[in-house]
Amino acid sequence: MIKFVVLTLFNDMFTSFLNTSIIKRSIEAGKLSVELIDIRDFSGFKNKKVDDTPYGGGNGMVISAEPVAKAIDFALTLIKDLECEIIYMSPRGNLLNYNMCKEFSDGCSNKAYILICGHYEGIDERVLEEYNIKEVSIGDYVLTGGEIAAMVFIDSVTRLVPGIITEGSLIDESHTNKLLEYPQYTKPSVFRGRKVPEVLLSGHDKNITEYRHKKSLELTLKNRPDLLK
Ligand code: 6GU
Repeated sequence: MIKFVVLTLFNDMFTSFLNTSIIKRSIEAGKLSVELIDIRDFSGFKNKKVDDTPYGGGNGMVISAEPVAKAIDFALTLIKDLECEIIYMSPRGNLLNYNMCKEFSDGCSNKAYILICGHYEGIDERVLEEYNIKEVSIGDYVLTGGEIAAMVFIDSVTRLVPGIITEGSLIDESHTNKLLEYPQYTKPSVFRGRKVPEVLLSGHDKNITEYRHKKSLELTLKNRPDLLK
């Protein structure tokens, strides 16, 4: 069982994610747990306000330290004696890649992650210091909030947990062996005049493996030459 507790201002964004396909089935099978905590529940104000203007001036609003801290304290009570890492989804963070996903998924049977989703101009820096929070980014662009990034994190880490998806599906996929995945084909063998490469119909395993490796190399060279360095 891998466990995530998500701190967010927008719980609703997770509804279809958690109710679809592999993620839904993993939850139903007791292999994955995702709990959502609304940071506003820890506002302390009647109007549930959780943000304020930035010290030093500037645009936008900053989420206050106290409601986030209280939400973390509550999240920690849900995690009990599991090993826990607190992660703030932020464009400032370490860039998520396959190796990191693998590390996050390793030994997951006694691990939990608290994922904090910011919005607006971010959260008060002091709460990050107070809880020794790691920052993770999903790419060099800026999202309106951390929710989509948290879903990316949960999805990409969960699918590497043993027993979540068919082991074979993980072997040849993009990034596992530093190459992008080769092209896939299914029936019919001719689509609008385009034939499936002959070798894939040959049943000759060695030739198929060689062909796929060549295609992986070509694709990687074309789309992601940085991976070959
Ligand atoms: Cl993790 N959060 C936000 N708000 N923007 C991002 C991001 C995360 N990763 C890339 N851009």
